[in-house]
Amino acid sequence: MQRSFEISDRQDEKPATPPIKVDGVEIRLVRLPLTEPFETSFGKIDTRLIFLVGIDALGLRGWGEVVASEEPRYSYETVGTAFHVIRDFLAPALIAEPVTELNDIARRFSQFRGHNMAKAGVELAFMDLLAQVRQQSLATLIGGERKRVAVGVSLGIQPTLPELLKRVERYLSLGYQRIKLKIKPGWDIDVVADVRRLCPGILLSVDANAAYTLADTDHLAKLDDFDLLMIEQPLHNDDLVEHAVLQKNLRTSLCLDESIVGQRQAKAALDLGSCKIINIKIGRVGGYSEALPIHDLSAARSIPVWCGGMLESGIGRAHNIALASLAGFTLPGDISASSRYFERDLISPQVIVASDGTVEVPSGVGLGFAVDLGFIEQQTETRVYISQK
Ligand code: OSB
Ligand code: MG
Repeated sequence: MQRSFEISDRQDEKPATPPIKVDGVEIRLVRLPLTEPFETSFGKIDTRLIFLVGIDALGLRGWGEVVASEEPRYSYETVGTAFHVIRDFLAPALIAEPVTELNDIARRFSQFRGHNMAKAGVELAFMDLLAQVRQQSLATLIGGERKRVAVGVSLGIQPTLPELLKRVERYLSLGYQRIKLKIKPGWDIDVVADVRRLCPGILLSVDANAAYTLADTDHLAKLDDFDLLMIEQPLHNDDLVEHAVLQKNLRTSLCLDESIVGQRQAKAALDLGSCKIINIKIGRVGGYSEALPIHDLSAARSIPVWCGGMLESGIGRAHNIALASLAGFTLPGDISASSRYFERDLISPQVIVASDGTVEVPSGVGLGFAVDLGFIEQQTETRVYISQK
């Protein structure tokens, strides 16, 4: 499916929006403590440095979030690189002339290689702004259809198995529709076997964050016994070819996360048979301008997609909820309640998960949540404003 994403697309009843002149871009680093540490195969964190992007135009403020971490472990981007790239390249390109549509931004940004999370943060803020200009919800703006989205939880590597089982039970009792276990060599087959034994009927998946190699094929094939929904990103973060080889040797569906950094990689992965499911993270792919075509391509090929998470604050979370409202998002996303990670979120109300394991897609204008400016200000470590010279 070809989507130009003209400002007037998907919206027959409203007139096209005139070009938007951006007055300035704010970037802000906000520290939020996590309610408990989060551990993956590449490390452990206990606070999240949230990277917010604000775009000011027409007397409105659009909000986006850059999902980069402080250290280049999940990907090469960091809070520091994104700060540099937005301040010195992306914000000036955005401000240079009025923006006609989402793809106008994508075209301007395409002159700069990589730095997808930085690009996405700006695109997100623009789309929130555009939704406000048009008096629509973000979900409506992008063509979302669902009123509620199904959610699962991602459980980090725990110090002990009983600690993990306690969390599995807790999140199941809260209604979460799917449990994803982070795995790594030494914390994999036995752990999965125990969780499956205790919870025979649940949707269960694992995420290796690139911790294995093809030499582990026989080891990974043991996971075929546990009726997993998927194995997420077992091999190298930029690989497509070896995942295709591995997929041929497994019954369980592979899902790619790290490897899918844009629509080109999504198409290549599907052509090669590298995976049967795709995790879409708006940040990893460089924004809505890439996430929407990946969704469309996957739908056209009957490949299920789901919305991944990066321990976002409510601002990034609100964008994820809007994205997951698209029809092709047929599997539960890593979109948990605000309280799964934070005592207090940056938005009001907080994101809540209902007892049926769904989150409401807000119908209010823009994000559909109020941004808690007072709390943001209180937690801000760094703030920079880029405006017309
Ligand atoms: O691989 O999906 C991942 C968090 C940080 C970096 C990578 C990943 C994750 C998660 C958590 O799995 C998802 C979430 O709840 O936000
Ligand atoms: Mg993952």
